[in-house]
Amino acid sequence: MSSFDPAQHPHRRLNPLTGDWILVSPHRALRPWQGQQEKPEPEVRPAHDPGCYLCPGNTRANGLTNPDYQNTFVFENDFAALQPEAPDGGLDLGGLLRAERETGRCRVICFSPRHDLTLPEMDVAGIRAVVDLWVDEFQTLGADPEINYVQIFENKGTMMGCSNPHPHGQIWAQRTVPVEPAKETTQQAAYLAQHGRSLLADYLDLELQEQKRLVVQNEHFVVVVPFWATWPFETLVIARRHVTSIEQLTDEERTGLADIIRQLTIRYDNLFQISFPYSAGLHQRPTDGQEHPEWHLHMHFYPPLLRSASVRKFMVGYEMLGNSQRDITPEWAAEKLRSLPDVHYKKADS
Ligand code: H2U
Ligand code: ZN
Repeated sequence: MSSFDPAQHPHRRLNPLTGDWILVSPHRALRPWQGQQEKPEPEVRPAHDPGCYLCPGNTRANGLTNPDYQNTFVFENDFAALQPEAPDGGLDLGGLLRAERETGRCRVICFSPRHDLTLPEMDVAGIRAVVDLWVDEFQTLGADPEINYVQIFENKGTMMGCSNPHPHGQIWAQRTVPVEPAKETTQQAAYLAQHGRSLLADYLDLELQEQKRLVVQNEHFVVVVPFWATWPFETLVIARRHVTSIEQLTDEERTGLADIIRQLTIRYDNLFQISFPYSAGLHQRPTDGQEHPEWHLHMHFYPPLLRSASVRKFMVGYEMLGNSQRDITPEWAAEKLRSLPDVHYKKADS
């Protein structure tokens, strides 16, 4: 047998951020790539939709009216999954049946007053306003002693369960650290203890040397398809400087984050020439009053699509019972994204 080639032979890869393994089956991707089979008609939306609960001046489900906002707008989710108050106590029936009290707050952020835009169609200044709001929210929510983790995220596209095309994201802030950032805390802390360096700083150095998985970069941020990506076009946005949260970003770095989000999401839209669905979010230090030097600010993008605007990857079967699996390699996906034009297809068309 020939020597091991990760572009050909089935293998498994370690995700050092979570400790999980994923199965890569590159030989299956040798099946012909047909690319985009259908080019769906672009959805035309008005700049202001009188029926949209996020547009300026409109009334939301609870009867409150949105202000006539100019840039961004944040409000308390009217159907919040977490509530600030909950009675003390919980349930522990001998260890196997356990429930714990959980409290927190949920916020909704409108990225723009324009109903017809999405992040890749906004300019850097517009996205920068979103970054500024993320920083404010992280600080105010995080300062509450009852809130130990602030999860900032965006669900985009009906495929991801997003309820409204108006550009918006959410924040869930709570008493405990949720499962994913908790795993990343453990892994990053162990790495720091062993090597005296940030796990992601070392990982970034390797990616910059190898270059194979790079997608886009600017002075302050680098985007890669991580070595351990599970979703076909998953990416990781890594801060070049080792900062533990967005709060530590300089003025220039905040603009750098806005710019890199724009560059990445433009390429995503250009991949299948559609408004590309994903779930994305920031991962940063818990707000539990500790310093968390192990934490290195980053952002995950998890897009569900595989081969076209309608062919998605399902995390089912083996993935539910075993672990995640992918066919196209992260290197192949990175090359594909890197090769796309840096101008949004709608602008290039016009
Ligand atoms: P998603 O599109 O990701 O579901 O986010 C929209 C959120 O907006 C959702 O969590 C909230 C929903 O609870 N919402 C309000 O707070 N008020 C409304 O009038 C409608 C929707
Ligand atoms: Zn709207």
